[in-house]
Amino acid sequence: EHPRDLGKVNNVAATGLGLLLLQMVSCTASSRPCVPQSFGYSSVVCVCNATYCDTLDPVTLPDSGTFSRYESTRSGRRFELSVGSIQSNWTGKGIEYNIIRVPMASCDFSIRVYTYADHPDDFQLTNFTLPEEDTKLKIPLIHRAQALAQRPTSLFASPWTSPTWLKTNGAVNGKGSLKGKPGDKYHKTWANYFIKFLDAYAEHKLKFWAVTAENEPSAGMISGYPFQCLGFTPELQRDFVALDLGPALAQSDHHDTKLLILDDQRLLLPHWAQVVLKDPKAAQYVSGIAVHWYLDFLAPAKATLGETHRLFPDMMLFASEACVGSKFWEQSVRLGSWSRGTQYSHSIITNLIYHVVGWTDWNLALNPEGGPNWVRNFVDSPIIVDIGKDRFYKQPMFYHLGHFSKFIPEGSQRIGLDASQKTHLETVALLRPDGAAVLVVLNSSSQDEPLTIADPAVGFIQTLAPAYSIQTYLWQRQ
Ligand SMILES: *[C@@H]1O[C@H](CO)[C@@H](O)[C@H](O)[C@H]1NC(C)=O
Ligand SMILES: *[C@@H]1O[C@H](CO)[C@@H](O)[C@H](O)[C@H]1NC(C)=O
Ligand SMILES: *[C@@H]1O[C@H](CO)[C@@H](O)[C@H](O)[C@H]1NC(C)=O
Ligand SMILES: *[C@H]1O[C@H](CO)[C@@H](O)[C@H](O)[C@H]1NC(C)=O
Repeated sequence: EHPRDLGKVNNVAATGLGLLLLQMVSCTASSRPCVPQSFGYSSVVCVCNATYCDTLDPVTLPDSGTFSRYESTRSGRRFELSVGSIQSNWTGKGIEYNIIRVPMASCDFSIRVYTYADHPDDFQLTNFTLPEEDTKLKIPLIHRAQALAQRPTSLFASPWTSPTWLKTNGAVNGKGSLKGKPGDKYHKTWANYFIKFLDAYAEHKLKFWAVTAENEPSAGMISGYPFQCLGFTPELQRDFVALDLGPALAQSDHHDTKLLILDDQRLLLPHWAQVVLKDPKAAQYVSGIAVHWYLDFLAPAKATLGETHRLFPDMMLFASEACVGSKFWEQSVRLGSWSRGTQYSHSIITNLIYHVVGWTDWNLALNPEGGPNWVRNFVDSPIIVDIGKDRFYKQPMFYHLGHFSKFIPEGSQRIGLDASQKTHLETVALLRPDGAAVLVVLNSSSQDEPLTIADPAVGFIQTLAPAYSIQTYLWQRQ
């Protein structure tokens, strides 16, 4: 055999899934090549006689992760074999949203209720197992997203309910907490469940940037709460973190996975943070405070986020859930609503200004009803998938998110911005790690708004924020 290295031939082909990028890396000729002869027509014949004829080697399957290509051309190639590697990335670019929240077992947006350890009194979690929701749906989807992503993605996980045999009320929903008290076998088992989850995902090559101690711990303190929850007061969360979850994470293979507290309405700040973080035994394990947006209208950003940052300037603030359409007076899905997009960008700008470092949407995609959701808690989503019509809709919320996620890479820093007293525009400015400046301007009114952007490093930009618009400006500073 005479392998011929044709170098890198940038021939790309997409598969039916549109996900695999094939790149030719080498090319070999078969042992007895064609002896070409032209008779003046468009291509050649291969000449054979009593002692010579071109041959085709038996087909051998290529190594996994590679492919074979056999090619014949008018220019004279006959069954020419090339070998290439199958790449998992693709250069098609989206809005570069890079945070993925993974529910630990079921939540309201599940079609059945389960945890990873439903066998009663399994205190050793011997029967802990990931169901098909994880192995066939979530994990492959995350792998595909990561293969497509241009930048690293950060995963964080949150539980809704513990197994019912660990709970005071024996149910996934309604008012109920862990039995016993922090430091006992109920709490140790529940902490160990987090480790088992991280271990199980690690077996699928997925590593978590963070976990939250509990999704909306205040929900499980409300009697009749309709879907999966587990109640903690700030004092209970403090002691669970100090005695159980913090040490379990620190002593596990996942000691660099960050632990975020609260994961609930910012209305609970700064009180919740004060209770947990004033205990040094708990605080040593905590990297951040996660907030949800649902009661923001009752909780001004300055008095909650601003005050928490003032008290705990080294503690990360992180927005871990938001969606529109969840309130009883709201329509679940409103296809094409601009004001819902504005709600996203208003929240992101406000959060950025008050020291929040990331912002997480709730559902990546939902159906036209705003589900599936086993308690019919239907809401809206930036992407609505209509399977019956074989199409999906990218809503204004998708683009409002993208005005930030696309332009503000991880490692950017918010910078000061002196807005004139006269403008009502909402603005936020950042410096990217590559030194470029980003400015986002939101005008949710019906008036066009002229503005001048002055950057002392480079000069002035005379521009206009049209009525009902969001703009991202990007410029180099040297
Ligand atoms: C048969 O073909 C081979 C390859 O072209 C050539 O080298 C050889 O001389 C040919 N033999 C005869 C008898 O023509
Ligand atoms: C895609 O992956 C290959 C390695 O498999 C890497 O060399 C290349 O830089 C990646 N491309 C992008 C755009 O990330
Ligand atoms: C594990 O599950 C099996 C049946 O599914 C059950 O027989 C066994 O007792 C369980 N083990 C524990 C420790 O709960
Ligand atoms: C957009 O500009 C108008 C006119 O100045 C102002 O009334 C409105 O509050 C602005 N919208 C936002 C979201 O700031």
